[in-house]
Amino acid sequence: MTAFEETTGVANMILLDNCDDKKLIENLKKRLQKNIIYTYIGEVLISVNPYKTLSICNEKLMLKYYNNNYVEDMPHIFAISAKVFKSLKEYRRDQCILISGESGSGKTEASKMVLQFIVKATHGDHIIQIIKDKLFVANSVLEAFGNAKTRNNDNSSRFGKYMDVQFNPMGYPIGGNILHYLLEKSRVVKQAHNERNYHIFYQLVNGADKWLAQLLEIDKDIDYLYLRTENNLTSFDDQIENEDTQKYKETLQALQVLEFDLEEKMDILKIVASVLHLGNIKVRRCGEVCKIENNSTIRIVCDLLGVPKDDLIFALTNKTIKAHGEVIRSHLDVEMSVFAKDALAKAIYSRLFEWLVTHINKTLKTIVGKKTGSENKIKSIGILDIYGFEILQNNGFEQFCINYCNEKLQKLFLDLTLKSEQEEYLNEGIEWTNVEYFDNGVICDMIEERHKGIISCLEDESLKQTDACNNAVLLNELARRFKDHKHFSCYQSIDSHKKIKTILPTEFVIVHFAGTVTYDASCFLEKNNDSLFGNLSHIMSNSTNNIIKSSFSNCQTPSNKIPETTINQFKRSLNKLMKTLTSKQSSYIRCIKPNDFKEPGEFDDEVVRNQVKYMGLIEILRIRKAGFAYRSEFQQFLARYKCLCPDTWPDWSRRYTAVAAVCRLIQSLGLGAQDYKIGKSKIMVKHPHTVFEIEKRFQVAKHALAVKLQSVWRGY
Ligand code: AOV
Ligand code: MG
Repeated sequence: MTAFEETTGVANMILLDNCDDKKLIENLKKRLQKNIIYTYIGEVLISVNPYKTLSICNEKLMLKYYNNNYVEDMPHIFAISAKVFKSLKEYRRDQCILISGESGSGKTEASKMVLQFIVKATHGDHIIQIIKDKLFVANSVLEAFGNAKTRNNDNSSRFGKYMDVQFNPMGYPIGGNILHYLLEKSRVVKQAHNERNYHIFYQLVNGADKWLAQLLEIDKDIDYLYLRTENNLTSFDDQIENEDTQKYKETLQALQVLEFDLEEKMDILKIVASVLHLGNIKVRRCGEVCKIENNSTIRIVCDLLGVPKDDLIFALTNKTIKAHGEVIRSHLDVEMSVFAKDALAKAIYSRLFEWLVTHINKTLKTIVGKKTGSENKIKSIGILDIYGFEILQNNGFEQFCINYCNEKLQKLFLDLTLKSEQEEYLNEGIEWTNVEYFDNGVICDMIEERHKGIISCLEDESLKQTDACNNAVLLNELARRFKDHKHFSCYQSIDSHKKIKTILPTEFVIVHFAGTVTYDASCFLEKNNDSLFGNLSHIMSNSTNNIIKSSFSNCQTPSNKIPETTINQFKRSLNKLMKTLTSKQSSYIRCIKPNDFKEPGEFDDEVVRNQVKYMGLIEILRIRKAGFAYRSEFQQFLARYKCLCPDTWPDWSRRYTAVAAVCRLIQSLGLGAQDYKIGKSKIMVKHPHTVFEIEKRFQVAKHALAVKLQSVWRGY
């Protein structure tokens, strides 16, 4: 280790002498103290959240990384982005960048830097510029509507996002597509202590000018119940108010760039305002029935949503069901009426979010094909930024979904890095001592296995369609199925050898890869069924607000068909995502949260140790140190580098077999026996710098060839 590395740590941890967590953590700490937040383990980028603005993100730096080979330079998100971009262009292979880490570790910021690189590092004409602007601002809209302040993060993503940026054969971005996963709906009507609702509500209340505020009948001084956090009456303070006002302008600007027209923008804002008003509707008991107290509030809601007032009042206080061809009406009690109102608020907000993503995707699609006429030549880079693993004071259905998703991503990461690399050495017949690691497949199976897992149990109970959802039955069934599982406990299954003493009868516990989480199951079935009374859907489908109308009209399920439950839909879309990710060449950014208090520069060894442990970073380090930095099939290797040896250029196949040609080429490049291994079908090179030397020579040779061809051409 050089004197410089002694104080600033090593840039690639495969250079560390020891593979233990102490050395690894010490290295990350040294670097953070010097404001260096990026470090490699092989090609995996580790990013530690500095919780302060550093000058690590400017155009000059981007250009530097764009023009250099990535491992030669210091680790950076731009280096990973440049590598991915070059692979896309040179090898014409679809790419993806998987960003993971727990809530507040810096995933969303990292994903924005990747996008910034892609947008800034590429050129193109006016139309390309328009698409780049759109890609860039799409995030502002999604964050305004899908992010919120939580205990862990002031700008926490409450939905999963996978953004695909499409490139033409010249490497210009020509379009994009965003997939979104399960927005946390419950936040619309209720937030935990010190948390907030979605940013857009505060942006609108603080930022709307007088004219708009009058039109939407909103006022900063009104106490909006949906913005009131538990035990916390006021959600506004001066500095945050100013930030919200500023952000409001940015959101509107972004909607403009994304070609939302005036009517659409008005419809969006009306829906946001209507949710605030819905929250303030009061229901009281009136003899046998319940009544809505504040007539003026329901009037405003109906004006904003474009639905008849009498119909909405009726639907919020009565339930109608069709049985044997007859319509049967029953009165709702106060509790059910409030439930219906909240369900409506959640439904219209989440459908607005879906509509926004669909609209953004439409405008991002415009020039694909139109410009190139050759859609099959389009390659893409996918950026995955999904909500991080969460352990809260109270963990409900949402945390179950979020943590299930993180469990799947961890499994994918392990399979694509640790597992496949070790299998490859064995398949290639290369001597290899297996590195053991915790494979979280057992937890994934426990959650999602067909007919057996927690999800299937949840599904069975949800589909029973009894009037009252029975979470107790669900818990009993879970206890019956998983009582002996190492990663599961609940009150009903607890016995003395599982020493978790504080489980309540309404709770169950999963020992996830990243920590032990106690889930409160008391609302699982309701949230999974996600029911909205049919008459409310019907009223919304006849709204004069076009967004509401279109969002509800296609959501009517025929009465003979059972609507898909939330968890099933989520499982299906996650499995599809995993397939997409597996089909692409993947790169990884693992984000680490250095302390639990969002404190700049603070490095808590224990907090980091936990993350290092569950992410399997030590195991990656071990495999990377013992393994090979570069692996390539003989044919592929020859296709690129055959020009570096007169005996293999231009056609090696006349004299050699592929393996013999590779050996001849390697020999002429002067590699020592310790630098590489020849497997059954692949050549493996030990150190990255050896690969760079070869690559450098290739670039020089390519340039010389181009010059030669040019002069021949001029000679004609
Ligand atoms: P997350 O995406 O991983 O959490 P974010 O990317 O939103 O986390 O980061 C949380 C906060 O940390 C940001 O709002 C910034 O204040 C700060 N931060 C993160 N990365 C950087 C950086 N590179 N430089 C400076 N500050 C940074 V979640 O969405 O909650 O899972 O669900
Ligand atoms: Mg995020």
